[in-house]
Amino acid sequence: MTMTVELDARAKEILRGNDRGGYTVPTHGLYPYQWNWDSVFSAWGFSTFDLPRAWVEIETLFASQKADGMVPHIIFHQVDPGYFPGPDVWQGGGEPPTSGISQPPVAAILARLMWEGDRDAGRAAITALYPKMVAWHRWWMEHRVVDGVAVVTHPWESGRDNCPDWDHGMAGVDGSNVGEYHRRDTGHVDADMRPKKIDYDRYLAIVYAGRSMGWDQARVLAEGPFLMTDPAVHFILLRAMDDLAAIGRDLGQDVAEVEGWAETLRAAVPDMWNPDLGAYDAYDLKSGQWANNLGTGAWLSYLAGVENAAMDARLTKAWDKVRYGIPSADPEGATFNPKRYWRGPSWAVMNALIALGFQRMGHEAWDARLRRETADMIRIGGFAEYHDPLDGSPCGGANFSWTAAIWLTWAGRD
Ligand code: 9WN
Repeated sequence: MTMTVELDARAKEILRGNDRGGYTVPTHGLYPYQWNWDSVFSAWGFSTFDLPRAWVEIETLFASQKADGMVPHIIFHQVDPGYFPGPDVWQGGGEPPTSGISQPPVAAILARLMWEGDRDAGRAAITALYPKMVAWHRWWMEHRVVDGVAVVTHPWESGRDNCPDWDHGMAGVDGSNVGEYHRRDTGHVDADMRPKKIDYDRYLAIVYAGRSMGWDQARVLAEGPFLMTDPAVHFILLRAMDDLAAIGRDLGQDVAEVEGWAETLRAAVPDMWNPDLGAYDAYDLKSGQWANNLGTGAWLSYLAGVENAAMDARLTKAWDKVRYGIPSADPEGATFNPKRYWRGPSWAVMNALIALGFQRMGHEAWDARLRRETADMIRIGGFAEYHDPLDGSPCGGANFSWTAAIWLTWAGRD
């Protein structure tokens, strides 16, 4: 096992090494562009040793905000053949070009932590960022909230690509007409750790549909081939609303609109409860079915200050089945796979977000346990993209920015 000081140094080296000048790539090779939520986690990591660089990361991300307020999920700063689908496939517009969907809105959550850590250093950045974050949250309310519940129009928008939450919605997407294409991810990492070809066919079909609508987001919502509620994004968005309102109040802004959005989202929380599952669950709006999956969404409820005693025992039972952090799918689920991406592995970055929830709700013992398990997993498997929750072994890409960031901000701290 590697010592904490060595890991601290290595984590900083990874962030510096993945810095492309104003933005950070998730990892060299596999992901050569700026990804939305990865970037915000990287900023949080940078904030532990280079606060000005941390704020620049978020500024660069918001520099690609669209006129309608959306902050895209990928920004293609420099064309790189190592990743598919690239800007030519997405056709999301912009200079630099972008994708046509968004990603979980963690910016306000982590920007608030950075701002409260050093108000003098962050004042100019947060003042400029605040109206941009309000505009992004407004975009979510207008284009990705249905009857008060947050939805995603592509599994990639959730950031949890192939998790079992999306199985029903994906079954309804016709991926048979996407033609030949050449995936690059499986040239970088073991194919058994990645989504399958049938998933990629459907991911592309959804992209082609959005592209054919010119990424008109009202149409993407109404006519796109995939539409599922996402409790994980809902709880992230709700928490981000609370944090954005807190930032706004600090800055002397009128936060009534933001508080109203939080109210709307909070009032809809009971609608995400699947009584048969005994937990908050994703729902396929196309076929009218619950996902019936004890997944990350349930775990993220605490982040938004939501607690449900009926769910606690069910969650801890699932957690007890593994050794290293929160599994991304129920270990007792029929399709649990400890190495295949979002279908079982433990993600340091999700563990950190879930722990912010435990901290909010005063679950100190859970927070301590999750931090210890995440730290052990990183000591065993290094700064991998994600880890096998049974033995801590590394999975996916190596030298990953967000795992390094989580080490510096939370897992590696005493
Ligand atoms: C598609 C960069 C991103 C993460 C996502 C993760 C994965 C992309 C992919 O990598 O998604 O956006 O090609 O697999 O699922 O959460 O932001 O690290």
